[in-house]
Amino acid sequence: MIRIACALTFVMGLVARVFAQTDLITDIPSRQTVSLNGRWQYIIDPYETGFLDYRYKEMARSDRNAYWNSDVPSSKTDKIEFGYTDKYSLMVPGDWNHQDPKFEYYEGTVWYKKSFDFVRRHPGDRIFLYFGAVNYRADVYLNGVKLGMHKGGFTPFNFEIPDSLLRRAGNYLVVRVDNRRYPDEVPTVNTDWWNYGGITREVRLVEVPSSFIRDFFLQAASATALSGSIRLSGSSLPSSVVVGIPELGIRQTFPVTGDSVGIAFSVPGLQLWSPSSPKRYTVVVTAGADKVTDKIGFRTIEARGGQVLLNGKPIFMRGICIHEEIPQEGRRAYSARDAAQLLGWARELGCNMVRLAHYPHDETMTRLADSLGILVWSEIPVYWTIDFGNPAVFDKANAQLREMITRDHNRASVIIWSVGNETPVNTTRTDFMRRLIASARSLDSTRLISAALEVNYGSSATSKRVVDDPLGQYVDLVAFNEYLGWYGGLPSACRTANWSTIYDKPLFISETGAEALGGYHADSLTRWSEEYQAWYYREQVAMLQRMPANFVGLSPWVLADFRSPKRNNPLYQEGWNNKGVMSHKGVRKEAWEVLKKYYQAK
Ligand code: GCB
Repeated sequence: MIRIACALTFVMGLVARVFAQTDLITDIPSRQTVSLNGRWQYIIDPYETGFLDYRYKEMARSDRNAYWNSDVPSSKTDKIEFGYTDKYSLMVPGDWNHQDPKFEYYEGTVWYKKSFDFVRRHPGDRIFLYFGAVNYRADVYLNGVKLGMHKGGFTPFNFEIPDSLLRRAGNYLVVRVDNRRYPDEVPTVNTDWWNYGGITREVRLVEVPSSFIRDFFLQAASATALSGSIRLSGSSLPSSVVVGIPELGIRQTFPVTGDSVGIAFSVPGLQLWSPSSPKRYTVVVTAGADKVTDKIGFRTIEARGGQVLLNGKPIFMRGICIHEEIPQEGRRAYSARDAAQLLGWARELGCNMVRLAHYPHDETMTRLADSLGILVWSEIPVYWTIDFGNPAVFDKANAQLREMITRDHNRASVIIWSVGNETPVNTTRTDFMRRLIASARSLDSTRLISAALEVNYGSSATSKRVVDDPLGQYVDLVAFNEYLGWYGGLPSACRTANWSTIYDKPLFISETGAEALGGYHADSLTRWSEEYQAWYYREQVAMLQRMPANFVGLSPWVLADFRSPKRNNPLYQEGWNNKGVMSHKGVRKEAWEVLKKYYQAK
């Protein structure tokens, strides 16, 4: 009997409407929103009892056992084997791992539930549910109806809430979050970082007029001209859109001929954005009843021959790689305060650039980088060996690329989109990456595209070390990771190494680093000591003096120690990758000073 009932509800489930994920809405900070951050109740569900029936099939919409349905018994005889209670609650945003010891190593499903009331400001407005990021898969249900599903742990997404579904009081929002690693996902099962799970970034209800500005893109086409596009959504679009920059006395009107409107105009007297003068202008876009504003810096960036030109002048990137983690607390970073700590450290180190590894960081990072004048490399987690031959994996990587670029395409700080890190050299990989690069260019032709390439930094019979990965022909910036003196011999190996590339392009060291346990002191030949790491940096710095003329900068690995389940030396690691120049207690190591001195001299 139970079986027949289950089969029936399964068939009904097939006809249940699942609302597709809608295109990303950008500029969330300037919109009318209501925060759903704060405490959410949860149920840990390692067996998928709330999602799959006893045949391990996704349950039908109305199944009483599904954890997206009400947990309130309908009568005293009603049997419900789950429930949400304040006794079990987690903070959103935030990874679950650091919030309760029972989550420390957990990888699996957790159901989050939030009740909320909502009264729209204007009748007829459309309401979207926006997530900054959920790692990795999110299945979202409102009042028992599935709004949609999203995969990808570091990029935003939103679902429209149909009018008929939203109640003025007592909305029952449930999110199934699954952070398991799978071979056909991006990233795949193997990463050198901690797989923090949960609703890791903010959640908001976004209210927009029935026809609204979904997104707009405005960047400098030259030092005196801006161009881009405006994307509209709605059934009755206005006849024109207006772009204003009040400080410059600019008010430009463009006719609407479809839901994408091209915009271009000249701006005499534009003050360009740069690290030394991160000037931003308030830009106001108006379309019918909708208006969005953003503070945007305008600058040009190009690779010419062996140089990277910012506003037409060569720059040297004094960078550092950063994981999105607050090391002293062993948790994911997600707030403006966290961004201020991480970028503040980078500034103290003398950096003018950061590589946000190995996935897009919270939007507060790129926004703060804009206001501080820090250049940004932003990357998707196409990391090591993903399933390059699988077309579905390409689609997943490409979706994350699109979300990353769409969210941040107005950030002056972002000068490089990276399509991956240390991918193996073979034709399947190269084809996959080439297609990603083409996709990035079609979404944004105003920035450089790169990828961190792998080189053989092991022992070499000759001093010549040549970066010749075939992927180099498709990128704008030839970037490579080298660990000469950590993975390959001793730091003295740097003395005879001479780097170059076969490509007539700028050359960048996207990683270099060595581990040291903060506070552990010994002679410089002793691995894991601060002295060894400082020696490594001294040898690297000396080697950098011999880099060819097309060497445009570096982003050493890494700003701070970070958690990694792959690092199991019981004395010196204990689950931490200690290549930070800052320890996981937030204390500078000796190598910090070596790198800082080099940057000061640059
Ligand atoms: C790399 C990876 C980075 C690792 C680092 C290491 O090349 O890109 O994710 O954490 O090396 O410490 O080995």
